[in-house]
Amino acid sequence: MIRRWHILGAGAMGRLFACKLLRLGLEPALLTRAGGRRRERLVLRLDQREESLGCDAVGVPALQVAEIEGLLVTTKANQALTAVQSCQTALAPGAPIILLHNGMGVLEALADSGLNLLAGTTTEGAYLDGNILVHAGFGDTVIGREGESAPRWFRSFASAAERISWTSEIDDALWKKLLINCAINPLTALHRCRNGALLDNPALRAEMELLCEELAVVSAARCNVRAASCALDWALSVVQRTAANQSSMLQDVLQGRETEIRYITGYLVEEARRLGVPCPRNEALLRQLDSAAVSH
Ligand code: KPL
Repeated sequence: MIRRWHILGAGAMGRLFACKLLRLGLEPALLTRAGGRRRERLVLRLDQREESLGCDAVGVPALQVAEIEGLLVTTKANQALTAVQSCQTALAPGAPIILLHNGMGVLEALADSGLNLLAGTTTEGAYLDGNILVHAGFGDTVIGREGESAPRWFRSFASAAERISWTSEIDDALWKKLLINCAINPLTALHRCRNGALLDNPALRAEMELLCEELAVVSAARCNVRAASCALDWALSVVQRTAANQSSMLQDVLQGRETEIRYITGYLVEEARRLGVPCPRNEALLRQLDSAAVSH
C-alpha cells in the first residue's frame, strides 16, 4: 500500500483528490513549484456545507531523493511533461505516476523515460472559488494501463472515492474523452460561450455536428469502433450535462493562459495525418486556437 501520494498540480482537481485521500486516512502531500515543507488548510464546499482539512504541502526543491512513492499529476496537459521531469530524482524506483489531464500525447512523450506511467480520466467537477474548493459535481474516474490488470496498490487508492475504477482499455477511455473535448472545448473557446450554447445556437450546433463527423471518421480509421458511431451522442450528452459550464479551454483563453489545444485537437489532427484521413474543420480550429492566436 502506498501511504503517501504526492500530488503535482495544486489546482481544483489536485486538491479534490487530496481531500479524498485525506478522508481515507492517507497522507497526501501537495507539491508546489517553490517553498519548503508546510501545512495547508483545504476548505471543501459541497452542497453549501464546508469542511476544512489539513494537508501537507512540499516545494519540489525540498523533496529528498526517492521520497515519492506514488505521484498523481493533475496539472494541465501542457505542463505535465516538465512537471514530471522536475521531480524525477525524487521518485522512488518504480513509483507509479498517474497522469490525469485532458488530451493525449504526454504518455507518448514520456514513453522512453523508463517511468512507471499510468493514465486516467475523470468527469469529476470542481473549481476554486478564491481559496475554497467547490465540488460542483460527482463524476467517474478511470485509471489504467492498456492490457494490464490493476496493481496491488490500486485497491487502497480506489477506495478513496466510490467512483474510481481500473480499466485495461485505457486507450478507449482517453480517446472518448479526447473526442468530447475536441467537440466542445475549441468551439466554446473561440466563440467565448458556455457549453450549453452548442445546443442552443443552431449555427454552433451545426458546426459541432460537422466536427463530430470528422471525429467519427478518424475513430473508424483508428479502429475505435464505438467512438466511430457514438462521437456525436457523447458530445451532446456532455453538453447537456454541463450546459452552464465554461469549458476549461474557454477559462484558459479568458485568463490569458496557454490552452491544451495541442494535446486535444492537435493530437487528433496528428492521428488523422498518421492514418491518412482528412479533418479540415479540426485543422482549422487548431490553427485558430494554437499558441497566442487567441487575443482578447
Ligand atoms: O472536460 C471538459 C472541459 O471543460 O475541459 C468538459 C467535459 C468539456 C466540461 O466542460
